[in-house]
Amino acid sequence: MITEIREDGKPSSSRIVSHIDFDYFYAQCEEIRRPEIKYSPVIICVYSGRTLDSGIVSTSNYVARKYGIRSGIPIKTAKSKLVNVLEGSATFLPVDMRYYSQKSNIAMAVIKQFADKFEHVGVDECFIEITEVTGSDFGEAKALAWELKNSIKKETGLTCSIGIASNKLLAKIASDFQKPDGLTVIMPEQVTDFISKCDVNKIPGIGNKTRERLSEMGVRTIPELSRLDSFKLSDEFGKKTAIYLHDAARGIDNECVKSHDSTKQIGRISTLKRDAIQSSEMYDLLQDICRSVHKMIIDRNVAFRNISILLILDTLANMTRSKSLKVYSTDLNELYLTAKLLLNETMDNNDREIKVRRLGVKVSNLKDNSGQNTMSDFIR
Ligand code: DGT
Ligand code: CA
Ligand code: CA
Repeated sequence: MITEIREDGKPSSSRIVSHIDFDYFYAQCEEIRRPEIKYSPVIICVYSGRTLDSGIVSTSNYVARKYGIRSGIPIKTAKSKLVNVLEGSATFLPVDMRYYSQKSNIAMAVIKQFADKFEHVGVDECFIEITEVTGSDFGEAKALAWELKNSIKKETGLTCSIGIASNKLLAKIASDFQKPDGLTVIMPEQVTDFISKCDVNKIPGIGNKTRERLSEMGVRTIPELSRLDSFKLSDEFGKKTAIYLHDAARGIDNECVKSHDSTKQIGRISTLKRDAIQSSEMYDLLQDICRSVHKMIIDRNVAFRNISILLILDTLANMTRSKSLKVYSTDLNELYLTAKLLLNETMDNNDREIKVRRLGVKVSNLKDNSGQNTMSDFIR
């Protein structure tokens, strides 16, 4: 992997992307509303209606997976695998998409709060770009992932698996690495080692035909794939797939997180050196955070109207507070003073002592400021 070296001799900062996938999603949603079923097999079915048992399994919980029950198999087959399970202790349910979508919407709203950019992939998964909000720090990204897990669980009851890496391809492979309730971080310097231990079927987005052909060619692992030359790959799979496979085998993927509105919010979260119990202990960090948020505002050429602060406690619980300005602003001082006011209000309004571990500032309700004349334009 090529690491660009900056003028100060440090490697240039990496992009940080996260992939979040909810565990055994439909089945987990059902467990949440009927907790009594969760210690035995739960199978969610798409019934065709032809006979009582005709149709396929949409998904199942991990208890059912131990019996070999997988998405896509006939319901009859699933039942036959459970013949030795006590009569009545397995639960077969039809898909209730409306309910799963409600759960998904709540969880996605939680995730969006923490992201520079958010890309919805499906009802149970998304990518987020978290380069800016973490200051390109993988340690901060990992802490953010724990907070995400905690908030999603609190708001919806769902567990999820999270992958963090320098691009979407690796983040997706990482989220699948330890399921359920997993968190896998691939640091930039671990990419080569990590990917060399994977099978080709871990590469997302390759269809069955490609998979079968690779298997016929005796290619099972990623190092075996990376030894195939580009011409051979092109002959076999066509240029587009060949390029994808060639790059994927090296952990390369330049696709960006496709946000529908990339300038919706700008924020930064950072860890305090010591847990704080008083707001004054956080002023220095607050100032640093405001400066870096302000730099991003100027770089992006936007003005903000909404300012929020986020406090993450030692218990992983979080507290937020926001304020809307009367008019749009680009002013660092206004940002800092408002954030400070919000921080003081939050810290003063607690019945019991709280310990703050991490602090975040976010601006939203943004307006494109390009084309706006500044005072100096008029004077000139
Ligand atoms: P996971 O992520 O391995 O813990 O388990 P799931 O169930 O979340 O699997 P995933 O992420 O591939 O799929 C998300 C949901 O999509 C899943 O809960 C049900 C639905 N689904 C997955 N595969 C199939 C399928 O082959 N047929 C149908 N009808 N639905 C499927
Ligand atoms: Ca899933
Ligand atoms: Ca999924």
